[in-house]
Amino acid sequence: MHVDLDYFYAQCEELRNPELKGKPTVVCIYSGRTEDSGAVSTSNYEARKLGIRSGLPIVAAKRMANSDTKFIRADLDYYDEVSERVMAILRAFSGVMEQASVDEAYLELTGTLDSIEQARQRAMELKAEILSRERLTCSVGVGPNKLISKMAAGMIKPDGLTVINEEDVQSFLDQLSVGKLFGVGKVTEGKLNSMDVQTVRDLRLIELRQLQREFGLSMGSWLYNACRGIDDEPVKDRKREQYGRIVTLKEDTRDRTILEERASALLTEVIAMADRDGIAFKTISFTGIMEDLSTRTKNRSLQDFMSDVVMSRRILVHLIDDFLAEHEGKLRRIGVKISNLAEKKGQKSLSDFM
Ligand code: DCP
Ligand code: CA
Ligand code: CA
Repeated sequence: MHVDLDYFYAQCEELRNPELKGKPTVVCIYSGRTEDSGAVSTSNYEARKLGIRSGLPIVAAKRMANSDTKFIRADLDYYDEVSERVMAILRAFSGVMEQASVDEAYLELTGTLDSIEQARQRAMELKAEILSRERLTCSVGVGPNKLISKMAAGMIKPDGLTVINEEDVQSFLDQLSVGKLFGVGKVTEGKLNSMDVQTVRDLRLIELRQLQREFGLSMGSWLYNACRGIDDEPVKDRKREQYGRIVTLKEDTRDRTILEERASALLTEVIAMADRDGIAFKTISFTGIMEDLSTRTKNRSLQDFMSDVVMSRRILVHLIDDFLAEHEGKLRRIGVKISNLAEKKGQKSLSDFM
């Protein structure tokens, strides 16, 4: 299963400012050289109807905009916060999960279902859960491998769900133009077009040897397999290196009680996440993002692995005290992280001794 959040940065903005809903909204990354220099990061579907899309210069977007259109400066820390929460839902949903970018992930379902219809059911449950818990919509694809699930997720958007059965893979692919094959970039597409290959079906008619001559051994055989829907890439459940949460404070502050309270709540959540995975840790970090957006971190590492909330809180309180003693100014966001992880049960892995 592939899950991709819809118009992600713009949907995050709608989330905290519901007035934006229904109006064209454009999230911008300003380069800072002149007032409007920079590019569109993403836009909601109302703005896309006006032709405003990712990558467009802001100046051009402003020319296409109507009087309802809102332009917003990208707030990457905030989108990361939202992303982390969604990824935690996805992680809990499937034992094997590979985050592919800030707003998308692959989930392995092989061996957990009896039929593809059950996969559709599970996908609907997942969409409902993300909607009720985070009020976000996503588009989901289900297929026999990563390549097909990724492409399926792109078929119906926003709020889509596309399931491709093994027997339908070839007819699904054949009708697409080669540029739609995930992994074929502009250069490869141009070269294929010049070889008279327009659709995936056309590509399937080219022999492996010719593809390898034109594109090299590995890209050649990748193309040969991809147009047949063959992809053996496993969903890589990358080992986590840390568990963390960041939140924006209601108002900028350096009030010790407020900071301790919010940070302790974060710590409890983070330890609970690690606990569910059977993970203990050695290091606790406290991060403050200051009024001027500079970031400062304090950490402490223990001799032994632990997972105890009370003891961890005591350490966290010390970290906050040290932080306030060392840094002036108010904090705007705070984060708590645990790292230096190890599995609690079973044998220690070799890396623990190195
Ligand atoms: N992004 C960006 N610049 C780009 C492309 C994307 O800054 N050229 C950022 C903003 C997007 C986020 O990455 O919200 C995710 O990218 P997607 O390609 O998944 O696009 P969206 O989620 O915005 O839209 P869609 O609904 O098409 O998935
Ligand atoms: Ca997306
Ligand atoms: Ca994406």
